[in-house]
Amino acid sequence: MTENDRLGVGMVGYSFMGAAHSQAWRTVGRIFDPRPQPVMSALCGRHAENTTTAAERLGWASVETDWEKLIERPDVELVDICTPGDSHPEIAIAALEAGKHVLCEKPLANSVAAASAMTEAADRASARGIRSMVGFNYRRVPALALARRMVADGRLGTIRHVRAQYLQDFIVDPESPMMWRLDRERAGSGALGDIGAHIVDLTRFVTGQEITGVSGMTETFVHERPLDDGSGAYGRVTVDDAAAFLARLDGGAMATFEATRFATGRKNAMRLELNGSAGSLAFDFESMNELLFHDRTEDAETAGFRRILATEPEHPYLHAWWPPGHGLGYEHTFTHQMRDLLEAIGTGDDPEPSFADGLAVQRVLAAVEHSSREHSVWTEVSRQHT
Ligand code: SOE
Repeated sequence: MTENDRLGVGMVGYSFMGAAHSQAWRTVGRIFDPRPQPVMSALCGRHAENTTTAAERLGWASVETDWEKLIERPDVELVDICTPGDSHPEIAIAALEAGKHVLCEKPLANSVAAASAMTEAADRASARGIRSMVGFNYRRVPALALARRMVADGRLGTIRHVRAQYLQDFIVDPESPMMWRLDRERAGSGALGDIGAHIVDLTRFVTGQEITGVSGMTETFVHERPLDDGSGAYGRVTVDDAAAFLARLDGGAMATFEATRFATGRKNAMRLELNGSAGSLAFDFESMNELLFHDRTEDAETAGFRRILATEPEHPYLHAWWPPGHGLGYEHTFTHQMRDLLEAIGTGDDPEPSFADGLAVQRVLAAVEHSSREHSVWTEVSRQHT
């Protein structure tokens, strides 16, 4: 393997998402053998001791405590941003301008303005051969990649309905502590941007259609939560706990979306159902290896939803994994994401989802917030909402 077959990676942030990305960087080269192969050069975090411990645990060769220094390093050719949304624009734009490829966690930014600036930087960088991608990892669930293929192949006919939900319950306890995800300054929004962003992106990905207008509402159920510094004091929750909205798609479908962290008993129930003139598909991440398909062209007497087990070598990404039927999990979606990014870098193509895709999602989120503030007024996505 030559030097050109390797790509030095530097990652910023090392909590949940950083750990998931690290696992993927460690694995992707061995399972998929992409060109270039990633080299885990450096991990960056603010606290030297904690970052060093994390780097050893997660498999990074060295440590930086200043992301600007990370970007300057010649052995860092790709910057992977796993920090809260408020720092995405500054790091991503600086990295792209320094000629580094960028993978940025979702949502792309905390506002349309910031996402636009990032997309402009990505477009300028692309002209110089620098690639960027936003981390909507669920596009890489084999069953969902298969769903997209089936829709594109016309197996569903004309799509009439999209029903998308992302249901979690991890803060249903009002005494569950404050965290950055509940702070608007850092996270941009709550359930809407954190998990609603995924189902907006997936709807665009699977149907190939854009969301043109929305009518939405958001709600915060618990306004104050204990700080986790042991002081006994409470902090203010400044984001939504739940969001719901109706939408129109440019291919003529109508859609309903729901994103909540208060769906008691639902852990990571990301669900998508499509109804078309020729058939329907249904997916639930809690059974992520399965895709339900109803084919309306089948004999009416025996037609019905049947379960496709998306674990076969014919299915997206599966050829590289286990023998048929052995199934994949959450972490594999990140491995697939890194594989697609590395392959695009190797072939000199712009990978998807692009920063422009991240911006399109951000516009929908902003329109939902606008509609909610205006008491569910119908809101065109194409108008600029901040
Ligand atoms: C928390 O709600 C979270 O970790 C999201 O931030 C992720 O994007 C989602 O995949 C799982 O839930």
